[in-house]
Amino acid sequence: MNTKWGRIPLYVIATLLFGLKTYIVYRFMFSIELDNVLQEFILLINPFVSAFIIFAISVWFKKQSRQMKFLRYMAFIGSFVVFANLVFYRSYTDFITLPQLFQGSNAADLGTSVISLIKPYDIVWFFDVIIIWYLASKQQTTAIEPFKRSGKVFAVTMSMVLLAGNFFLAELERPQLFTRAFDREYLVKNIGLFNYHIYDVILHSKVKSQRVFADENEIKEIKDYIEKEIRSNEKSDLFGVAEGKNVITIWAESVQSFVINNKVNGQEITPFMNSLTEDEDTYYFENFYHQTEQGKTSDSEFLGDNSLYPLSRGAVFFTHGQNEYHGFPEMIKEHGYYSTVFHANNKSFWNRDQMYESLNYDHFYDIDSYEVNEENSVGWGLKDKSFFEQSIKYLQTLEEPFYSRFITLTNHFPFDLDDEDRSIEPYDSNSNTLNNYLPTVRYTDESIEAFFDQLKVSDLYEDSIIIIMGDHNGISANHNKAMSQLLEKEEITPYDYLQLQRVPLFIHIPGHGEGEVKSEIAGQIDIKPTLLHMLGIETDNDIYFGNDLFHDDRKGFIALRNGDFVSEDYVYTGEVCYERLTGEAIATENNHSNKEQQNNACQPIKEKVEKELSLSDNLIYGDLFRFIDFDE
Ligand code: GP9
Ligand code: MN
Repeated sequence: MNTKWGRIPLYVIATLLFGLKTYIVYRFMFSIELDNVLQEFILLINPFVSAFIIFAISVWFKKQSRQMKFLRYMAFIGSFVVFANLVFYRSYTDFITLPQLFQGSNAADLGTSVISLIKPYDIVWFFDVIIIWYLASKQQTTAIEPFKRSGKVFAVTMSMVLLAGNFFLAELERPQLFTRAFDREYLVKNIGLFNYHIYDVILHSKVKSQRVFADENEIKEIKDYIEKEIRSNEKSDLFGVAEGKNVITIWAESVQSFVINNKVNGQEITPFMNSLTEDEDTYYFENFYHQTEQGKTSDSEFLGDNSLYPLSRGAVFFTHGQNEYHGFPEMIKEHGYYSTVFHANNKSFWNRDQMYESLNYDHFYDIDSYEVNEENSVGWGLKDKSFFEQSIKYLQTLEEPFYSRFITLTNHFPFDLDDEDRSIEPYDSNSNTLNNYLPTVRYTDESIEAFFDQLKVSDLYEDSIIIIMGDHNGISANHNKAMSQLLEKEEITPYDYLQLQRVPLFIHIPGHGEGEVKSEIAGQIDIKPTLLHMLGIETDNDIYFGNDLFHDDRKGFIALRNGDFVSEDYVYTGEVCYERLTGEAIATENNHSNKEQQNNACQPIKEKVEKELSLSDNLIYGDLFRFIDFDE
């Protein structure tokens, strides 16, 4: 190698070859969705960044032969990792995750089909290895000086700069990429397959070690707490009201309660849901809170199905998708129910595919079940109206009774909407987010109305109960100024902001005739026991932290995941205790004289909230459901 190429260190050539190959696989073999130029760019650079970091380690070997050996083996191992993911992807349209790989059933499934998943042309994915192998063998015999200090410094500095640059762009493209960790596809497309695998290994080692140290005796403490604080021995009036009926739930993306029965520019924002608040077959809960954290929609699903709290950091769907649970789908299965989720997004988002399996869902109608094209999509994807229209044919084929969750998408930040779908004009304030939110909420409201009509036409309506719930807030505190304008308030205080965490909950029972507006405080943690009791299913042995909403005998507070809470009398947020109905602070920062009063008012509830959140966390971290036999 006396040519010009000979002067370029082999690790750099290896980086280019291996990086290019990896890029081709990312770009053309995986169906990674790319929405903008920045995403294209990040996808282009990250294979080269990862390759450089791996191969640059070779400069530390003194002996030429060792260097070459390292490059050869790394090229092979790296290529094998890419190839293994490719084969896995052909079967699962997903990337390998450590626990999934070692989970018995998956491995067995894959084992038998692996041969059929490998194509003869796959040999091309090893061409770079062959070239690197060849060049390395040649260089091994020619005496080349070991790397000088400057060469080593270059390799290390460059590795760090590239990695930092990649992570910086990734964070720019997807804020909180690592803490929220929502999707394997996002991770791979932003930081590359190798960094993703490292992330995955660290995450799961942490989860596994916490699980190992779990203490089975904690179960008794949890059960005692539930007996004492939560469970009621009386049956609610609505126990069994929906026995044997289908349960259709609509998880309405980012719909908050402030839009209900509110007007903008003299027009109703949500005429259909407004009409439900007065409907005789519908219960509307006007003081119902979301309790989600970083896991957003997935946290609300977790709350709804398990009546456990999501985690304070990260998405429990992602971090503990392999745990054992005793969720709603599993419990109703014993009563003959078939459970499905309908959501037109890729199945690995929020790790739903794995988590739904752990929760015992029978089927997930993900994006592949829908016809999605330019015309029928906007923002995050398929428009809600088309989503419901396309879903109904699947719903009709389900064996009854069934439980289905429909997760809408159009009313998602940044609230894009086509002109033809806009029935009300955007609001006029300094926040485009809030301005655009109102027409998209209206669109979602219309899509739900249309869905009700379709259910009626398809004859499913009479045999079903329909639940509509907002999954979490869509308007953050960044838009408080605009929000105060809309709500005609001087400012949004912390108390107001906490009250804005209310999302609508409707429980619609066709033919019931006794619906009303319910004002008691309620939250997503209450969904599971409420629905189970409506279906006439006992919960005596179950573990849950919510109450039946048709019961008066309740624990008396709703805990938000950050430790704030609401009780019938008080609202506690930012370490200040307020009267719930007036919004008056019982003690303010400037007025410590009545600190004691505050303590008397909020302190006892605060202690319960902390206790309850930590018991729920322990259940999840310790994967404690694996020790409990619910059939006893
Ligand atoms: C993604 C959809 C929206 O599939 O559920 O997620 P979010 O950002 O609201 O959690
Ligand atoms: Mn959401």
